[in-house]
Amino acid sequence: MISTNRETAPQPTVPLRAAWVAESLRLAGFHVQFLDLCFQPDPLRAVADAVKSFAPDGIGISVRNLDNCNLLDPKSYLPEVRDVVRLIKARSDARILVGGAGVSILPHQVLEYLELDHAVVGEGERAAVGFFSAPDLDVAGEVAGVVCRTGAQRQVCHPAPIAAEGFVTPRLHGWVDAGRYLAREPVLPVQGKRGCAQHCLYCTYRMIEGSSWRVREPGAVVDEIVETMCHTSAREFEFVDSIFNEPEGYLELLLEEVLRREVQARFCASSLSPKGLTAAQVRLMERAGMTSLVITPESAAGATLAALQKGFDEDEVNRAAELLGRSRLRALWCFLVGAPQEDEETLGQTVAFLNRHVGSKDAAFITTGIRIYPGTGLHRLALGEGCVRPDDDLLMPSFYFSPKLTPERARGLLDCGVVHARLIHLTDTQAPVLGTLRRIGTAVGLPTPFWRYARYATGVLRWRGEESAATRRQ
Ligand code: B12
Ligand code: SF4
Repeated sequence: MISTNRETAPQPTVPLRAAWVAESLRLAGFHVQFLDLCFQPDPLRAVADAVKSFAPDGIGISVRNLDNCNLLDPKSYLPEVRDVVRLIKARSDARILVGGAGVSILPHQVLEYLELDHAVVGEGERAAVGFFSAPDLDVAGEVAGVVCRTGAQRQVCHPAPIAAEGFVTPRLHGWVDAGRYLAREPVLPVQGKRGCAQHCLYCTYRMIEGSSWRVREPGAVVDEIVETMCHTSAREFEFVDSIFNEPEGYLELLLEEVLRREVQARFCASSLSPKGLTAAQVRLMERAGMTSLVITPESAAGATLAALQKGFDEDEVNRAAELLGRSRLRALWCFLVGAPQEDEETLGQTVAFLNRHVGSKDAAFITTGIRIYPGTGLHRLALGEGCVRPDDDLLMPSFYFSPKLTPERARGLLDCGVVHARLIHLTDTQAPVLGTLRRIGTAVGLPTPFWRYARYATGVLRWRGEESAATRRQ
């Protein structure tokens, strides 16, 4: 199993994905070796060495990201994955299966680009076992969730379903050198559920995780955390669920279990929705050891929220802000700038929100433009507005930005209008020096989350001249 992701911005991400699939293969009786390319100085050499020494019969390739989703400085990761694939094909006759979030979004296009024949859409646990157990490639290509390049688009791209009770424990520490990640940020990921039943205009998560919630048994999630604490130095965990506070009731079950088991860890969540957030949930999060969270309203303007089909309005965003503002939880507020209907007035509402609600313990993360993916409402809208061509397969980064504004004007409005220095622009998170600051912060035991030091990091970037072109223009 090869995890190809080498991106370290805005932080390196532990390959939980490939570990989960590797563990399923192990449990099915396969002898599995795991190669994580993230910190390899020479990734192609590492692949060549592993192929030679292990001589695998089958190779799983995990592709997390297609690109960096950065309109201002787009970068596709696929060329480096293609180099890995070419090397493997030159040195091995192993059966190859590619999977991961990026692959699930555009499986046929990825297969064409990588010149591979089989991909998994969605969860890999069962599909990989079925694929590598199949007696021949024809049978392997029929496994649920597997998409073939040849034979045209005969397989429908629905994520392979996994029953709620079908989750295995990923046993991350058995596959990944967690210490290398913990040296860069002392937090490990954990996933409590999969899927999302919402229908936001631009979102791909349904293609990756499915459109219904499948929750793991809270006891099993806590078992995983406790076991990871026994085998690693991790004492903080990040819930990487698509939405932490949905479906209704799950957050309570999970955090009550954390409290019942008296787990001595800290927690954060990578995506909380303002929708339906209650004071009781905020109190429970504090009691269970949550210290920070990422909240994803994407806009504070009603017209933009409606256009994005977020399912909540600006009143709900303000209400969530008041609840979190009164709590001890640090919140990173995420906004997408340039969404449909975005103009100076709607952006002005977001600026007013940032000034009013992003307090000294908080920060805001700004992504300029929205990546367009096939099969989304945003793609249909972009086609209608003529900002993408019908023959564009969207494999390479392609973005929507409201015709009523420009990225430069939006940046100017934000930087002039927001009175505090707690704005983090996606494009500034890619500066190389941030990786060094991260390591120093971890080594000296700076409290997490590291985004709380954004304004100091911005100062360092300015001093070293490493801020993005967009920042320099201001
Ligand atoms: C949480 C998250 C983050 C967190 C990560 C926190 C952490 N501690 O890990 C943060 C906010 C830091 C983050 C950052 C980024 N992210 Co992100 N992130 C996610 C999210 C929501 C979940 C990822 C996750 O951990 N899932 C849990 C694991 C278990 O699931 P999985 O990876 O999908 O793996 C399963 C299957 O894919 C499959 N599988 C995986 N590998 C393999 C291999 C084989 C052989 C097989 C058969 C199957 C298989 O089986 C696995 C188990 O069922 C996804 C969206 C999503 N719903 O997937 C986006 C997502 C992966 N991110 C994305 C992107 C772009 C990024 C950034 C580049 C954004 C940016 N410019 O900053 C960075 C990159 C960071 C990095 N170093 O790689 C994109 C990737 C697609 C794309 N457009 O390229 C996604 C899909 C969101 C989107 N826009 O659609 N992210
Ligand atoms: S709530 Fe989040 S995960 Fe669900 S569809 Fe909307 S953006 Fe996607």
